Amino acid sequence: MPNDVLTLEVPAEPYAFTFEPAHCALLIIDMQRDFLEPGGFGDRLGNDVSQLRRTIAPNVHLLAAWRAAGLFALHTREGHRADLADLPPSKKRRGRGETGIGDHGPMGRILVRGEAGHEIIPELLPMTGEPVIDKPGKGAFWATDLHAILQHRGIRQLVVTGVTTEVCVHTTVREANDRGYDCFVPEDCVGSYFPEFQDCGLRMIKAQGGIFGWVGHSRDLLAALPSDGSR
Ligand code: TIU
Repeated sequence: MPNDVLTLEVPAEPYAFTFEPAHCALLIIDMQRDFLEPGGFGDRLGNDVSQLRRTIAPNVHLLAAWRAAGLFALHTREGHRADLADLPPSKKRRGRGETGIGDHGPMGRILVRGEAGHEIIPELLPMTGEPVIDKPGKGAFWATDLHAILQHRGIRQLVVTGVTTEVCVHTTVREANDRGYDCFVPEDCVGSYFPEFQDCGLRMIKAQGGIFGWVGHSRDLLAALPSDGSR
């Protein structure tokens, strides 16, 4: 069978990523006010939200170039129904802070759909044609229609960015891996509240010959991106 699909080699670890733009989607995980701004879920768990904010500019650049190249992008949001019927009691109990999921905070009810804190940060607002996946868990595949949407578009590869590296990014990369997707994670576009988890989380992805995927840098992906939509 002739292979007329454009492929591009992107420097990465543990070895170059063979990027197929026509079959690759950008999946931006949970760049929500609840994780990146004071008063949200991340903050209420006792985390330093400023640790995550360095990922905003690289994601903005990557998303702009992705759109300019005419490629497919999706966004995810972690959150729950207003009646919290989809919130596992175990998840509600954990954290043990004064306020938890569903409680009132400065950006509305914490991690509840429709509230201000649940929204994607203004810098990365989705555009028409970019599906937003609302997920009740850490992984973007569980209890969502993400896999079906990707299958219908012929997507085989994912560039996974967003927050946090060792929680929702990792869970999603693992879920994607088991469903047959190749994942490329640009290290500058993912962030953790904990520097040691950032380091460890990235090393775990690329260890053992790329057990979960590839780790690289957005500048190398940007350099490879077709600029005229000629994928
Ligand atoms: N707490 C933490 O690091 N992350 C989450 O709860 N969700 C995501 O990673 N999105």
